[in-house]
Amino acid sequence: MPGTTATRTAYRTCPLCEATCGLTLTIADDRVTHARGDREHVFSHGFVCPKGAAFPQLLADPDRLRRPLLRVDGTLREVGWDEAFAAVEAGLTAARAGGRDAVAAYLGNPTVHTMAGGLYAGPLLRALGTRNVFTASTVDQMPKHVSSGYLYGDPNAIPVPDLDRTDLLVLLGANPWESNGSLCTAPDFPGRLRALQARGGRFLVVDPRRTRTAAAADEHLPIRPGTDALLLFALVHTLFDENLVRLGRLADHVSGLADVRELAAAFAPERVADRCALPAPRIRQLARELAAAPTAAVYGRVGTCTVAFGTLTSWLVDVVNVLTGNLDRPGGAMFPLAAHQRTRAAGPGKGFRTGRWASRVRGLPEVKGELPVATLADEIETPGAGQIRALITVAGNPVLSTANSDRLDRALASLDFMVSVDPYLNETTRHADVVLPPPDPARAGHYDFAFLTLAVRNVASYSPPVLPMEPGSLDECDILARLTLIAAGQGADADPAGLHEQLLGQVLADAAEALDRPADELRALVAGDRPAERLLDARLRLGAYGDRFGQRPDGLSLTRLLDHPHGVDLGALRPRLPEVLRTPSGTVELCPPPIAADVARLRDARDAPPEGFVLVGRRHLRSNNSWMHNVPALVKGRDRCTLQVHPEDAAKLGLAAGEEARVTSRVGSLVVAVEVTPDTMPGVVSLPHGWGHDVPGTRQAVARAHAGVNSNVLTDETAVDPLSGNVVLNGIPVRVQPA
Ligand SMILES: Nc1nc2c(c(=O)[nH]1)N[C@H]1C(S)=C(S)[C@@H](COP(=O)(O)OP(=O)(O)OC[C@H]3O[C@@H](n4cnc5c(=O)[nH]c(N)nc54)[C@H](O)[C@@H]3O)O[C@H]1N2
Ligand SMILES: Nc1nc2c(c(=O)[nH]1)N[C@H]1C(S)=C(S)[C@@H](COP(=O)(O)OP(=O)(O)OC[C@H]3O[C@@H](n4cnc5c(=O)[nH]c(N)nc54)[C@H](O)[C@@H]3O)O[C@H]1N2
Ligand code: SF4
Ligand SMILES: [Mo]
Repeated sequence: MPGTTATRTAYRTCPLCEATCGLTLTIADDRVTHARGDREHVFSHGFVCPKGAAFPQLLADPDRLRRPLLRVDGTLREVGWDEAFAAVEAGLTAARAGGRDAVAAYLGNPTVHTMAGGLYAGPLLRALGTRNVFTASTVDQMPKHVSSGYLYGDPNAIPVPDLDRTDLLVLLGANPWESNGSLCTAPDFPGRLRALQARGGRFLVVDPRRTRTAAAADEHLPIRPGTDALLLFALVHTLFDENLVRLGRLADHVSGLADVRELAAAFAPERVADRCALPAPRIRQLARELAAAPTAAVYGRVGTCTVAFGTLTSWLVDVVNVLTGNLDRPGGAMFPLAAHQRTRAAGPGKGFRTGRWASRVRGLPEVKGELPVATLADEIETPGAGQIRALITVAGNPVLSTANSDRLDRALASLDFMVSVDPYLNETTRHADVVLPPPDPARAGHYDFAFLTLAVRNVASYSPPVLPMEPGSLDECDILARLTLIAAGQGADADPAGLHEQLLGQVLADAAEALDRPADELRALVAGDRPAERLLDARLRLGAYGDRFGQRPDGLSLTRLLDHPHGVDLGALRPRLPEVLRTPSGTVELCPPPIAADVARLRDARDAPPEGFVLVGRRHLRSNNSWMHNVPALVKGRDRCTLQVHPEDAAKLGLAAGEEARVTSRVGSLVVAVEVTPDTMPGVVSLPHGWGHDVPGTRQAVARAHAGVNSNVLTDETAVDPLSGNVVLNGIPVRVQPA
């Protein structure tokens, strides 16, 4: 019929946060017109949040870059891909005259939300061969990796709370009502916590702010920022002191128990209570509740990692779970097993260590092959051999996400060359000489390599692209492959197909060895229309539930996932000890010497006089770090970038709601509107991150109109957790006064 448009439905995993919800998309005329929760999705059952619902607006954003940009005579102009890559080759080659370390890379958060990041970021870093690798991990979860590395021998073996079966959950520094969960993939996290309550269980929230999660909880324990390690040590102390330690089946798999007991001696609840601002009897009672619950899990997130004792806190979360017998048992904290992962034979492993090299200027240790982003500006600004002169950013906005961002902003402006793989010209990429924009997510396939390894159920799903590529655009896998080939010295014209095949060859070589079949025979069986799909198929078929290239016909493969657009449920989490362990002893090494050595610092903090006002962050459901403030549906309504101040403090400081306050820290100062609320503790003020969109040279009109202020102007790049190099973003000493 004339005038009618062809409408169809497609299913796609939402890539916008860690919850991996299934979306049902309506597509008309090759445009996504509507998004809602996919009711048949095996994991999310129809749940969707405002960001997922805004997916069509995100795709249609007129500010999204569609062609590469190249700086010519100081101005960014649209150019073709070949010209852009030729400029990248010239820029990187010139910088490399100063050695491999002169080229640095920064990988931002969405790198773990794309298949391109999951498959091609590693090869890019290897080809660069630089020690100057930085990622958003060191403003986020690096302490958890370090803790897991020492405890289990594998920094990526992160136990998640078994939300759907636990009887008692204690959340510290996490606000899933806004964040939808992190290092714990659980679509409709709030619904799962309500279900926990409905089946007679309880959840408690430890947070300096009465968040929406805290308000929904059975109890909110307001804690002084940065003191969770003291609280957790007091729980450990009480478990030993009151003879409540019950390892259960873990007894055969844990070493170092006596050493932990000894360390905990200094942290009786009565010794830490004042510092934490929590009553000692309540701390003792909490230990008893954790010990008595049929099953329980302690879970810590951003508020426990981005603090001065991030690694100690992350470690103590798991120590409590071990001492109550809750690690690796249903209802406790468990290790997921994703479809692309492989199980291994149990036995001793190589273990984990950090500091294989150190940063040049501050001597901060390498962790997981990277250096703390808190020292990126030092490495750019400090002359000498190894100075960074060129930077590649992929999916990152460190000018808004990293501590002392004004300094980093100036440092980026001083680089000889910068290239950014990013769909936006924002606060960071405005410094680039070349911007390489990936196509919008509707035109890329999706499989969550990162988040399915952190999911509260074992599930798998693959979404093929729902729209064809636009003419003149380049798939992000090809963008990263071409950068890799340039870094490998093969030039801007090298065909990415060669790299795609090489990477597939590596997976097939593993498969050939594991299955004792010729790689060529396996290669002939690989399915998929795109390089990323072929890599995924090979990984799935070799993975824990795989069809082993036909040997297990009902096993998983890409074809099987394509046949199940709402995902495949692989069941509740199952115990994985000791198979998951890779420590030299083959046990959970409960008291790792590097962690034990940091306890003296915590003892000092226990007795330190309280600071004045401290600043903490917060998240809002409609934000996504810095980068979705250009979507109109997500910024409408009242200003969210406010300084939250407790009424008593507001009275003391002479601040009133709606007026402006000046906030000053060691490194910077800003002026922001005040919001007076009893939801933040006295002595604690809160400001969200990811705002401050009013700098010149960006192309994000909606964000500019809702600019807000950049909270990381106040955070201090010299304050890091020494074991992980993670920067301190919560508990920043500040002065607050009327503006
Ligand atoms: N809507 C939305 N969702 C997101 C994001 C987003 O920006 N917006 N970002 C995504 C990303 S990258 C991540 S890593 C996750 C983070 O996920 P979460 O960790 O759940 O998110 P936050 O809201 O930052 O929660 C941290 C909480 O810690 C509290 N806190 C601060 N200092 C302390 C402290 O010293 N001790 C304790 N116990 N609590 C403290 C803060 O008040 C805050 O409520 O969210 C992801 N999801
Ligand atoms: N004060 C304070 N600071 C914080 C935090 C805090 O709680 N408080 N949280 C920290 C945390 S947990 C994190 S993870 C970091 C995040 O830090 P970053 O990762 O540096 O910052 P984002 O704001 O997530 O920026 C993501 C970038 O990726 C781009 N992008 C979006 N989609 C794609 C894509 O498909 N491909 C590519 N190539 N690019 C894409 C966006 O345009 C944007 O430029 O911020 C940290 N900073
Ligand atoms: S919760 Fe996360 S994954 Fe789910 S719809 Fe919202 S942004 Fe997307
Ligand atoms: Mo994050």
